[in-house]
Amino acid sequence: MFSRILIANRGEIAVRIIRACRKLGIEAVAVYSEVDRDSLHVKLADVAVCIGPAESARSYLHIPSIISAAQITDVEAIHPGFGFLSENSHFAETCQSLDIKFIGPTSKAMAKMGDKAMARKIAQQSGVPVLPGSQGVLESDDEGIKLARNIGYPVIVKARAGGGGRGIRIAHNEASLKTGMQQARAEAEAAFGDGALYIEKFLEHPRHVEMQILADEHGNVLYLGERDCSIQRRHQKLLEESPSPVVDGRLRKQIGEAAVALCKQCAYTNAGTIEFLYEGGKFYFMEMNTRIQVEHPVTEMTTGLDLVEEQLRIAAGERLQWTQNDIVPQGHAMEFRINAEDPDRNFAPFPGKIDIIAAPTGTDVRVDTFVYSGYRIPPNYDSMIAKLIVRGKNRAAAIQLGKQALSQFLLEGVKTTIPFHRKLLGNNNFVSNNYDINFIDENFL
Ligand code: MV4
Repeated sequence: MFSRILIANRGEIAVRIIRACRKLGIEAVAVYSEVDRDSLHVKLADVAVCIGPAESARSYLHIPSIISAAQITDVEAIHPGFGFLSENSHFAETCQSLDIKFIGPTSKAMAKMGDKAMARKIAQQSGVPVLPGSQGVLESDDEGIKLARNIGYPVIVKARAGGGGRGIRIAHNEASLKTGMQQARAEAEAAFGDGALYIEKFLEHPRHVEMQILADEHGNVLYLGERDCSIQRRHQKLLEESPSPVVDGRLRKQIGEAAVALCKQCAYTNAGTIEFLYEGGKFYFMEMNTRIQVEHPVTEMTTGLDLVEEQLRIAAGERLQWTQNDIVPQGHAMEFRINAEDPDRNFAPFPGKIDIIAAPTGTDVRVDTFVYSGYRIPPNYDSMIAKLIVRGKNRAAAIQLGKQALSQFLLEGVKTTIPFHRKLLGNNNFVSNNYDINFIDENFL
C-alpha cells in the first residue's frame, strides 16, 4: 500500500478521500487555493500545500502546480477526486510518465471513454445495447441529415468531447437539425476545442440509470448495482437512489453484465460508472464516467463497500477480495445534494457565511461535508456544500428517514436545497415512481 498520496481536489470529496487514507494508514497531502485556506480538507490533511489563486485554471486545474506539490511532498500517488482533472487523460499520462500513480484508470482507457463517439463504438463491440445512430463521428452535415431520415425524428446531436449536457442539440425536423448541428459544433469547438459530432435517436421520456463497477489490475471486474439519477435540474443531479425503482433483479443482471463486458473490452481499471438511458423496458448505453462520482455513497450504503478504499487498494495493485456472488445490495439508499443555492432566484449560487450547521445523525444516516459553523463559502466553485445519504429497508422507509433527517438538518446563514428536497419527498409523482428525467424542469416544487 502507498505510504503517502496527494489529493488533487477540494471540498467534501477531499475530506472523503482523507478518511479512506486514515483507514489504510496512508498520509494525506492536501492542496488548496488561496480562498480555501479555511477548508476542512486543509485542516484534516497531514500536510497542506497552497497551489495558487482562487481561479481553478491557476490552481486545481493547473497541472504544473499540482505536479510540483506532489514532487515537493514526495507522494507515491495522486487521487483526482471528481471534476477538475479527474477525467483529464493528459494529466493521468503526465503522472504515469513521472512515476506517480494516478488513482484511477489508465490514461489510455480514459482517452477512449472520453471520446463519446468511440465509447459508443466500444459499447456496440461489447454487445451493449446502443440507440440507432451514427457509426462514429459525422463527416458532414449532409451525412447527419441522411442518417436522421433513416433513424426517424426526434434525434439528438452530441459532441464527441462532450459531457454534462454541453454541445448537445435536439432536433424534431430537418430544419432544426441543420441549425442544431451548427450550434452544437460551435459550442463544442468553444468549450472543448473539438467540434466533432455524432447523432442518436432521441428518447423523450427516459430514466437515467447508471451502473457502478470496480475493476482491479488483474482482469477482475465487479458490478455493484445501479443508481437512478433521474431527479436532476439542467444536468445537475439533485437526488440519487439505489436500487432504481425501475430495475428488477433480471434487468440488474443484464445491465451489470453489459457494464462488465464494456470494461473488459477497454481493459478498464479502478472505479467507474456506465450511464444508461432506460425507456419502455429497455436500456441503452449513454456514456462512461471514468472517476469516482459524487453519488458513490449511495452504493456504499447498499453494498457496505468503501469505494474510495477500493480505489486505493486497486491502484496499489491489490486484487478485489470479492466475487460477483458476494455482492448483495441490501435496502434502499437515497442521497440528497445540499447546495448553497437560492430557489427564489432560479437556484443561483448563494455563497456566504454559514452561521450554524448541525447535521442529522443516527443509524443509516450519513452526511459528507467540508463546511462547519462559521465557515465562509467562497463564490469560486461548485455550490454543493454537503450530501445527506440515508438508507431504509425499502424505498418508502428511505423516503421516511430522508424526511426526518432533512427536517433535523439545521443550516443557517445561506439558502440551500433542503426545502426543495422536503417538497420533493412529499410529491405524489415522486413517491409513486411516476417520473422521468424531465420531472424537475417541468414541475415547480
Ligand atoms: C440523450 C437523451 C435522450 N436520448 N440521448 C444529456 C447529457 C448527456 N450526458 C446526454 N444526455 C442525454 N442524452 C438520447 N439518445 C437525453 C439526455 C438528457 C439527459 C440524460 C440524463 C439525465 C438528464 C438529461 C437531461 C437532458 C437530456
